[in-house]
Amino acid sequence: MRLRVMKSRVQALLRVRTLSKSLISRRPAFRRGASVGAGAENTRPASVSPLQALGWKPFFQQQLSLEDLSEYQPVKVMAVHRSQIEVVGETGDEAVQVHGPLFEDLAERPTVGDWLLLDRETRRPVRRLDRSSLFKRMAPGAKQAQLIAANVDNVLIVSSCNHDFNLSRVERYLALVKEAGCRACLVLTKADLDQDHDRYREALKGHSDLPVVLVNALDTESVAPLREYCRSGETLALLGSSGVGKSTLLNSLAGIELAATGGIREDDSKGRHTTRHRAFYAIPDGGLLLDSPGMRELGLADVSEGLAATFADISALADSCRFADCAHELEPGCAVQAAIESGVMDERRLRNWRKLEREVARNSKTLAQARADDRALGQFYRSVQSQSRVHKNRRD
Ligand SMILES: Nc1nc2c(ncn2[C@@H]2O[C@H](COP(=O)(O)OP(=O)(O)OP(=O)(O)O)[C@@H](O)[C@H]2O)c(=O)[nH]1
Ligand SMILES: [Mg+2]
Ligand SMILES: [Zn+2]
Repeated sequence: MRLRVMKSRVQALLRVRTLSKSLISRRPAFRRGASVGAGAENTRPASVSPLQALGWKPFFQQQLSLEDLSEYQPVKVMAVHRSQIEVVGETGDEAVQVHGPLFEDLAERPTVGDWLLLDRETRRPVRRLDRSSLFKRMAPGAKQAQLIAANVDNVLIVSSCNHDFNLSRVERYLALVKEAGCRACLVLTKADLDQDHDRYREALKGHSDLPVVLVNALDTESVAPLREYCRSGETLALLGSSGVGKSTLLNSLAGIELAATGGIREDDSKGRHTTRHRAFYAIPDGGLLLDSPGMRELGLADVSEGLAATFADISALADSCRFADCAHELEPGCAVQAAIESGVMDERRLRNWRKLEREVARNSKTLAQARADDRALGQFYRSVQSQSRVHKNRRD
């Protein structure tokens, strides 16, 4: 057994150099096989192992026993397709069939960024490791959650200096990111097309704890301040509407065209949903970058803490209201309304907070109910199975 493990480790080390290159050439057929030049293998510091470069951390290591390590191999999910998922580990990348107990529960099945344990012999996934962070949203038009990504460290909330810019939507993304405990930065693209940058800075003055970077996403130098979010071993997600320039940012940060980009509609600045799949890309400074399709809707559920953190200023003001159950409407001595009247706080922000609170409460209740129904159904199936076993034994 030990010999087999040692042998596979040596093979793994020999294959490390091909890891990033093969990964990139497998991304959805855009410039398949394009030369990656000085790829991640050239810029990864010597002290960083291939797994660490993929975001492997003590948090995941601690979930494995010595026996697990000899039997199973940890791999990261880079892309999820209908019938197979793309994974990468220290022995390079491979495709795994979407099949077996790990994939049965729709709400729990592996998503991009997850770490799985593959059986070293059969190459079948046997376990999903606990996640350090998870993004999910209400599936549009359905009463269930849709997983967006797991184990992300940093997030760029991407918007543009045009019709797309919408503070209430930014606050929606922030609630999601803060719930997951990730570091966030707001990137305003297309700063080269609108010189009135003060307008955006002014609108954002109530968000002093949110770093904001205005960029021309087409320009490598302009995006340089964003490199600190995708250092080797870090996982960065780009989230935002279609057409804001997520794939353009990915290409500029990578220094090579890894993903296709598309134009936007002239009249309302909306994009054309060019990116169709969520997928991770290894970029030359060693970090992993998640490019995703633009989201039309981001219904929030199970993000109460993230929401409270996003609107912490309102809660702080509410502590000074005269009545403990103040609804911040017409009550005398309301500190929130006083802040709005004096221009310290925007009324829009209060309205958005109320709207998101209602939405989170409603959706979280729907999900809790769906989980309870699933549990009841599971118990029912198990009891039917055990009954039929009892009958069978009696007959035998
Ligand atoms: N001038 C200028 N054009 C940009 C900038 N960022 C993106 N674009 C253009 O905007 C269009 C949309 O960019 P994409 O990168 O495809 O947008 P996306 O967010 O990936 O869109 P989806 O894949 O549809 O979600 C392309 O034509 C880009 O060239 C920018 O900062 N300045
Ligand atoms: Mg795109
Ligand atoms: Zn009040």
